Formats: sequence, C-alpha cells, structure tokens
Amino acid sequence: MSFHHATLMVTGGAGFIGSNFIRRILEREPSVRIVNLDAVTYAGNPENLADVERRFGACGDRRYRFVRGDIRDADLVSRLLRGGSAPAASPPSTPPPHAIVHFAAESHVDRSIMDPRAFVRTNVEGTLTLLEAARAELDTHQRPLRFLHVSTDEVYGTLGPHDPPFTERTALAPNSPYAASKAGADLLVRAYARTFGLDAVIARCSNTYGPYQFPEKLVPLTITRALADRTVPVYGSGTNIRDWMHVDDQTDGVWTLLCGGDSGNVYNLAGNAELPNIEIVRRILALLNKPDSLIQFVDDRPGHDWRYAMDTTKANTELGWRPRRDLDTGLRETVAWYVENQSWSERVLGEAYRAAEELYLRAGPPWA
Ligand code: NAD
Ligand code: TDX
Repeated sequence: MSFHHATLMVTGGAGFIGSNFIRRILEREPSVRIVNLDAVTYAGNPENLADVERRFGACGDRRYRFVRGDIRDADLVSRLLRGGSAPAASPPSTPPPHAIVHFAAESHVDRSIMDPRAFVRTNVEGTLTLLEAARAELDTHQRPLRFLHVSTDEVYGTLGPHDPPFTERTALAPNSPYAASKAGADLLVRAYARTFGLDAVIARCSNTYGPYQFPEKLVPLTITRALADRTVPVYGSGTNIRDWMHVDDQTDGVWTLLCGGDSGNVYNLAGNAELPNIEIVRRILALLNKPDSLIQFVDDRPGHDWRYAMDTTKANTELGWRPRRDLDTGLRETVAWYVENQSWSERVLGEAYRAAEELYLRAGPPWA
C-alpha cells in the first residue's frame, strides 16, 4: 500500500512521538499532507512543531495543518475525515485523509494511578470515537481508510527474569490503569477490523525516548532534573527492566506498518535494548558529568511491572523493519538535545516540575 501521496490524519501530534513522526514524515515524503488533531493537554505543546508550522504550514508549502480539538468530538472528527476544517462552515481545506495515525493518549502510568478515569475517557472512548468515524466513512463513502493504532508493550503485562520476550500471540494481561485502557483500545480496534472490515493495524511499542519528550518520563525527567542539580527519583530498588527504543526507530516503524502492515494484524516494535532503570539513570548522569549522589530511591510504584521485552521478528521478517539506533548513541544524542534546548525545557519545565513534585517528591509518591 502506498501512502507516499496520501493525506494523513495524525492524532496527538503535539506530543512527544506524534511531533517527531510529523516532522520526519513531512521532511522525507514530499507529497504527504498531514492534519494534526490534538487537544493540547498538559503533555501537548504546539511549540514542538513550530519549525514544522513554518516550513509546511500556511506560510510554507501548506502540507501541514494543526487543529486543536478532542478525539472524542465526533462531529469534529467526522468533518476532518471528509477534508473539512475545524469550524463547521469552513470549506474543505485538505483532501479527505487516507489514513488515521492514532497517537493521542493519556500516556503516563503514574498519572493513571492518580486518575484512571481520564485514561478511560481518552484512550478507550477517544479511540472508539475515531473508530466509529472511520466506520461511517467506510459505510457511507466506501473509500479505503487505514487505521494505524499506536499501542504499548504494557498491554502484555510483566515478565520474570528468564521469561522469553512477549510475542504478538502473548495473552493481554495489563496491570496499570494506563495499560488496561490501552488494552481496551487495542481490543476495540481488533473488533472493528473483524466485525466491520476496518483496515486496521496495531503497533505495540516499547519505552521510547528522544527529543521533545515531556519531562515526566524517566529519561527526560532524569536529564532535566540532573541539569538543575536536583534529585532524581528512582522507584524501589531501580532493578525494574525496560526495553528502550529511539523515537526515530519508533516513527520509522509506524510508517513501515502504515505502508505494509497486514490488515487486522498486530506488530511489536522494540529497541532490543533491555536495561534496569538504575543503569539508564547512571548512564545519563555520567553523560552529564553529574554524581550518582543525585539518585534518590523512593517508594515503589504500585503494581510496578518488573520487566518488558518484545520479540520483533514479525516486523523484521515480514516488513524488514529493525531498530537502527543503538542505545548508547541514542542516549548521547538525546542528552545533547536537552542540553542544547534548555530554553524548550525551561518553557515546559514549569509544568513538569510542578507535576513531578506533586507526583513524587513533595509528600512522597501518592501511593506512599
Ligand atoms: P504524549 O503524552 O507525549 O502525547 C500525547 C498527545 O496526545 C498530547 O499532545 C496530548 O495533547 C494529546 N491528547 C491527549 N488526550 C487527547 C484527546 N482526548 N484528544 C486529542 N488529543 C489528545 O504521548 P507519547 O509519549 O507521544 O505517546 C504517543 C502514543 O504512543 C500513545 O498512544 C502512547 O500510549 C504510545 N506509546 C508511548 C510510549 C512511550 O514510551 N512514550 C511507548 C509505547 C507506546
Ligand atoms: O521518576 C521516575 N522514576 C522511576 O524509577 C519515573 C518517572 C519512572 N521510574 C521508573 C518506572 C519504570 O519502571 O522508570 C521506568 C520507566 O518509567 P516511565 O518513563 O514512566 O515509563 P513506563 O512506566 O515504563 O511507561 C512508558 O513505556 C510504555 C511510557 O510512559 C508509556 O506511555 C509506554 O506505553
């Protein structure tokens, strides 16, 4: 399937992975147009795409359009799928999208422990609204519309030290409200493919890191706090293991699945780089020439999954995708980006520090 001349509706494009995806695809694919639907929650920042707006927006080659709105707004979503713009009366301003690339989500596990409802609202109801709008397009206009759903390894639950990595056939066993809401969305996508013949593909991705990640996730939180000589909270003993994938590998994987993924299928995308949390924190501190004494062990996250690892054979053998950025290079580049872009960090840090303090540091973690 070719999407080299397509219009894409990207959801959540003002967030970390979505903004990287939009920039990379518009730079690489000169005939692709993108409509970015994003509610701009605390995690969304249109400034992440200021350069994209200049080059590809209304004053550039007009291949990029930002629409501020909620994925649960069924009227807005339907209008955008028909090529319309935000106000109902406006004439269509882009061709009707050929695909929805769905990144929008509440994405932070710790926040899901504090407020699970917000996660069900966006991740489950929001995905359902998009699926319904896609189904209506299919029924009414009989036009092909691909749905690329971005999901997570967390839907599979947790692994022990000697377990083999999750495959696409591993049963779902989510442990956090975040993971449960993503699993719910995955199952709805699957059901719409089976029941209504929607052309849908699911990408299950491992922990992603890189530029423009909101500093509440482990990697950017560690970098930004260490740069300010503040303590870095490590949950429990820091022995929990995650698989780390650079955002460029993730977005290339999503594009590969969009173009070549088998309809109705799930594909795992991972960095094949497992590391205990304490080790990634130490590597970041070393890259910044900061002392390990900044590490502050805090109470563990409730239900904290011990280990994630995914088998990516399917994406590799069927579609030729594999992660290309090794963790040392990716981390070095990411640390350098945060050092060079402290003005970006400072603008979002007000919120980030407030969130981090609220979550972990002022009175201890909320679960303590
Ligand atoms: P993020 O939190 O940085 O960005 C999410 C974006 O979605 C924000 O711009 C936000 O404004 C927008 N959004 C939230 N609710 C919305 C709503 N109701 N309507 C419209 N927009 C809304 O997230 P991210 O890290 O970029 O993750 C993107 C996707 O990838 C998510 O679906 C997440 O579950 C998945 N994922 C992330 C990782 C990771 O390590 N970051 C790993 C695996 C999977
Ligand atoms: O301050 C911290 N200290 C700490 O020890 C934070 C924020 C995290 N941690 C631990 C918890 C995890 O074991 O580090 C690990 C990584 O934590 P997060 O960055 O919060 O990511 P995680 O919970 O693993 O989930 C991430 O990967 C899967 C993303 O946030 C999800 O959106 C994605 O689906």
